[in-house]
Parts: sequence; structure tokens; C-alpha cells
Amino acid sequence: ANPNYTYDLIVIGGGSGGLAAAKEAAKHGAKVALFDYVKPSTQGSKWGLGGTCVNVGCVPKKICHYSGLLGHAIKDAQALGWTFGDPKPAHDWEGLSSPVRDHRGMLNFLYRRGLQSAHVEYINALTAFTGPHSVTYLPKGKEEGEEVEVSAAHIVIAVGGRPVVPREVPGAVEYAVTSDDLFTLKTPPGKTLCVGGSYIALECAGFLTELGNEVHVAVRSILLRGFDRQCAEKIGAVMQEFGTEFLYQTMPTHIAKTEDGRLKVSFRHTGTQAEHSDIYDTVVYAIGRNPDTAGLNLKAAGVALNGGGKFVTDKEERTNVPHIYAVGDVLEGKPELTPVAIRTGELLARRLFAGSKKLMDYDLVPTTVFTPTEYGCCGLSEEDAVDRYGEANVEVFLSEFMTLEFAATHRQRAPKRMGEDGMNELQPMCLAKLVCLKQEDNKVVGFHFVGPNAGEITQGFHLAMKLGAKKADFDDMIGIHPTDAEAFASLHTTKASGESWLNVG
Ligand code: FAD
Ligand code: NA7
Repeated sequence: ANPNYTYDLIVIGGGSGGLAAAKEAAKHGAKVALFDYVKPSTQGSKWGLGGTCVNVGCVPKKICHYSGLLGHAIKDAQALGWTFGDPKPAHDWEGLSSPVRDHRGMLNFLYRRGLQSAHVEYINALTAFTGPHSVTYLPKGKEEGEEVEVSAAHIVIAVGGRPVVPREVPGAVEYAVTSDDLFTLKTPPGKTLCVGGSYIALECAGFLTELGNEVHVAVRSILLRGFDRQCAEKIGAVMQEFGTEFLYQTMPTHIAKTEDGRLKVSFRHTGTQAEHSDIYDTVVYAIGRNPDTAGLNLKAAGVALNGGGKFVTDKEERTNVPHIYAVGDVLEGKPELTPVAIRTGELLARRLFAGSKKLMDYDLVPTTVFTPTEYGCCGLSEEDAVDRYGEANVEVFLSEFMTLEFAATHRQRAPKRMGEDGMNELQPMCLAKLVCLKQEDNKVVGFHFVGPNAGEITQGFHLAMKLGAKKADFDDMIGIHPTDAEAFASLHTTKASGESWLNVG
């Protein structure tokens, strides 16, 4: 330990990245302090140690997603011989939000204990820089003026981000909730407006629809920007068939409380400028997240931010100040995902305290959008592959099909969608797609799967991609029958052939 400093390492932020860095550093003998403090959301929600993922992100979201899937499974069960007595199956919001709260409480406890057994000093306080090696905080129970200053040889910033609530939309700050509040709302969400067209808006809209709520999604442009267009559109189409209502090119302009306590939302169409309004019980904003860096007093340490409040780091996650590092959602241009934050934090700690040279590899990071029909992907979208390699060098193999189980249960469209085009059964809801590089023997540069359990399926194929799998390797696979993933062993139709890639029956 360096006697000039209180600690070898100070970590600011006890989320995915910060916890991983702190524990790994302590494992290699470093004296570590970790600061974590949660500022209340615009609606006053607060939570414990663990950061976004554990408290208001991946974990509660996945439990809600599972609850939604179970709702659909109950319908399938009835089509396959199950009967349910009286009263009929119905969803009780408190019956979901209460286990979400309990699970989160248990994880908060486990994380606190984990820091204790790793010998990391956990300081539950907001902190800010006072110099290049020092930070200040107000210990619990102390009054203003009794702040304490501590120092470290190295400092890791892992403060993550918070959801954007647009101050320019009157009523949004007062009445709208975000993912910081939604999973533990005290009252059932009821008729809900989700604002935003990406990952979080669609996941929230998806499970709320599956739980039986009327859900509208206001999308200002396109769905899932940055993802493969065909897959993004498939997700939109399938969600719509399940009953989610999309209001495209539409932005809320005003939110007001009605006399009976509901929310009147005024909208404007971004093209025609036409206005309309509707009444909701809940409005959820999911229009992106801002890095939580404004209160860090970075100028005291001389650390620079980009225009969006994020850190531009070198390949060792170093900021412009050599002993100050950043990991997780605060990094410019890196995926905002928990496993990325964790791995980056661990590798950094090993480089600092265990003599490792290994760098974080941000290439081929897999991800999954947990909409009712999930979408998992790894590598390039078709559009990005064409941009990078040229259309002539890209071959796309694909197949659309229906999951056997859903076909057998004759899954139906949402009641209000029935008969619109004379069809009551769902269109094939799975899409398996490989984006390949012709000039490299059809090396797979993009893996995409829309369908049930896409998260589980994509994890394994991520390994194949890391190992440089080619289309011929996929063709050599023996399928596991009957599964959806076996489609990847027999993708014969190319998009360029003009043949139909729809496989029915
Ligand atoms: P965070 O986990 O946000 O932790 C930062 C911590 O620092 C927070 O506790 C914060 O309160 C604290 N802090 C901030 N400022 C200070 C300060 N000055 N002093 C002390 N403490 C401070 N990722 C996935 O991989 N899969 C998913 O399915 C997924 N789903 C998501 C769903 C939702 C709704 C959301 C919002 C996110 C989701 N994510 C998902 C993203 C994932 O949660 C983040 O990428 C991850 O949590 C980032 O970790 P982090 O360490 O950068 O920051
Ligand atoms: P993203 O991925 O940053 O997407 C933001 C979405 O919100 C996107 O569809 C935007 O449309 C839309 N948006 C942005 N600003 C507005 C305003 N002012 N009004 C209406 N709509 C708007 O955010 P998420 O919250 O979904 O996810 C953040 C990360 O957390 C994500 O990377 C996950 O890893 C976890 P656009 O396409 O820009 O027109």
C-alpha cells in the first residue's frame, strides 16, 4: 500500500462495474473503498446497493418479463389440456411488485455482505472530487461542514446513468415515471403510455401488455435504432399482434392530471403536426439515459468529459488523467450492458493490482431485447455489414417460422386484432438470420434470432462467433430436435436469391 494515500483504490459507484472492480482489486491485496449512494428518482424512488441492473434494470425487468410470459403460458396451458377453476386466472400487480421488491432487498443484502467478505470498505454516501487523488463525502449522521476527505493512488469512476425525463414537456417531471419507478409502482399501471422506441421502452411495453394492460408506445422515429432493421420490424409486428399499440412519429407535448386523477397526454405527429390527446393511468418515459457525472466535481481532478457527459478513455479505460479510470455506462461509445461493465471492471482491477495486461474486448458483445418474443443478436446488423463491406460482399441467410409449441396451441392474436385481415392466428414469429462475409468464406459477422428464449440461444452462438465460425460450421451442426435454435443448422435460403424464406409446417 502507498502510505501517501488512505486507500490504494477508490471506486465511485456500487453498480455492476464498480462492485466488480472493487472486489477484484481487494482479492489481489489492494486496500479499497467503494462509495455508493442512490439519489431519489423524479418520483422519489430509492433503492440499495447494487446499481441499476440489480435494482431498476435487468433483474426486476426479467422478473416482470417472466410474469408476462407466464400469462401467455396460462392461455397455452388451456389449449393443451389444463383447466383452471374459479376465479379465472387474473393478474394482481402487487403480487408481482412485492416479490420484485423482496428479491431486490435480498440482493442488496448479498452485495453488502459480499463487499464485507471481500474486505472492501463500503461507504454509503455521495462523493465528489476535491483533487486529482482525493474525494469528499458526508458520513452518515454528520452535519454539513463535517465532510471527510479521503485519497487513493487510483480512482475508478463507475457512476452509471439515470433515465432522461424531458423538462421541456410540461407535466413530465411531475407525473411521468421511468424504469427507476415502474417495477415497484405502488398502484397497478393500468392503461399505460410508454414513450421511446428502443430497448427499454419496448421491454416495458411488452411485459405490461402481457400482464393485460392496454399499452400504447409513442415512437418519434423508428424502433430499435442501431439493431438489424428486419429484426427490429419483426419485433414491432409481433408486439402489435400481441396487442401493443404503436403511435409512430408521435411525441407527447403536454401531460396534465385529470379531475379523477388520471393523466391526459397531448400528442403531436412529427410529420403532419396533427394533434390529439388520450387518457392514461401511467406514463413511462424510456427515451435514453444520461451519465450521472455532473455532480462529481471533475474539474477538481482535471478530468474531461465529452459533450454528452461521458468519458473518452484509452484502451485501458484511462481518462485524460492517468490514474483515474472509468468503466460501465459512463464510457463513450461502449455498449451499456451489465456483463460489459463487470468484465471491464474486473480486467481493470487485474491490470492495476495483479500484473495482468489483458484488455477489454468490446467486439462481438452479444445482447438480447427481452420483449415478449425476444430478440438476441451478436455482431453486425445487415445494414452495418453492408456499410462496412459493401453489398456485393455480404450474404444473408434466413428463415422465418413458427415455434412448434405455439403452432400446436394455435396461439391467437390479441382479441382486438382478430379478423383485421381475416386471419386469427399469428404469423410465424421466429426469425433466424446469419449475416456472412462472402470474401471470407462466409464468415458469420452477424447472428440474429427473434423468438422465444433468444437470450439463452444467443449466449451459446456468441461463443461460436468469438471462435470465428463460418456458415459451413453452422451447416455442420446437428440440430437438437424439436427446438427453434435448430433452424441455424439448416439455413439454406439467401435474401439475394429472391426465394421465400418463410417456412410453414
Ligand atoms: P450502475 O449499475 O448504474 O451503478 C452506478 C451506481 O453509482 C449507482 O448505484 C449510483 O446510484 C451510484 N452513484 C452515482 N453517482 C454517485 C456518486 N457521486 N457517489 C456515490 N455513488 C454514486 N443490461 C444488460 O446487460 N441486460 C439487461 O437485460 C439490461 N436491462 C436493463 C433494463 C433497464 C430498465 C435498464 C435501465 C438497464 C438495463 N441494462 C441491462 C443495463 C445495465 O443495467 C447497465 O448497463 C449497468 O447497470 C451499468 O452498470 P454501471 O456499473 O455502469 O452503473
Ligand atoms: P436508447 O437506446 O438511448 O433509446 C432512446 C429511445 O428514445 C430511442 O427510440 C429514441 O428515438 C427515443 N427518444 C430519444 N429522445 C426522445 C424524446 N425527447 N422524445 C421521444 N423519444 C425520444 O435508450 P433506452 O432507454 O431504451 O436504453 C438505454 C440503454 O439502457 C440501452 O443501451 C440498454 O443497454 C440499457 P430515436 O431513435 O433517437 O429517434
